[in-house]
Amino acid sequence: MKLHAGALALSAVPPGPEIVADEYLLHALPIAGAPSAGDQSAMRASFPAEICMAFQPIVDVSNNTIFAYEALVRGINGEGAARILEQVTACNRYAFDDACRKQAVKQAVQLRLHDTPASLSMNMNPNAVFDPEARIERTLELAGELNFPISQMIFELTEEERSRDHAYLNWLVRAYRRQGMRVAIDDFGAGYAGLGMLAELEADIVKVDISLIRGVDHLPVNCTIVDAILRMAEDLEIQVIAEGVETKAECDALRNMGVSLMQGFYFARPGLSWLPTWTGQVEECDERVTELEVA
Ligand SMILES: [Ca+2]
Repeated sequence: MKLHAGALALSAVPPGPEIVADEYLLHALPIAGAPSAGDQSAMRASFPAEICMAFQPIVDVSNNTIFAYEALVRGINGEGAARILEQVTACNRYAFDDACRKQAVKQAVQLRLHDTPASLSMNMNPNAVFDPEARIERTLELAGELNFPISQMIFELTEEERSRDHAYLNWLVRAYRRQGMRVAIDDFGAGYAGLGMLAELEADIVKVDISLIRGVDHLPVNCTIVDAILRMAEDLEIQVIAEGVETKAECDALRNMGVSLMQGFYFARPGLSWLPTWTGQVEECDERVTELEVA
């Protein structure tokens, strides 16, 4: 039976959680000198731009299925993430986050993602859990209204800045994981998303950062680190996703190392307001296709 978000006892969860629906957000936000949560409340402004979501498949090469779609922000006319994120400020960051989450769920429902075996994966800024106006409950309430099952929702925790309160965050994660929601540590190996976060959070999934995946087929150091992450994840019974796979050589090397869940332009680019399909076939390309080229 699929649990729907509307069935949650949301009142049991204290205010504060926050989800970001685009992994680019933290790269663009001004971290240094950012106002406190109280200041942010006083300074809050609406986000000026209309946004749209693009959906990039996370594939399972072991059975040629799509494991999940990650929602990535774009402009309504297909503008890249950078064009949208340049309008994000310390004053509207939470309004932007809230808008991204709602848009991701709305479009996922419109595209009937819930009628597929795939999940909807959204990015989350763990430090935003303290903002009262952009709470995770708002996303879950909308999902409940639209009958989108929480068991098909994954939240990718990106931690480029040090989390203020891992204990509180872990409490929230536990509360929602009991309802079937899954949690991923995003960009593992980059920024602060490292072993400390893995030790303190009960994650279901680790997404290995592109900086470790790039060249994993021929760079001994990257290969050694990824292999160690795989063995650690196996011991902890955590799934591993390789993000940023861009070449056949990287895909083959990862497959030989035992990775089955992968994401990257080698398999599919994000689909603006549509769900790209994947059947196990990839187009051979001679050159690496990077995300920046289409941003
Ligand atoms: Ca992500």
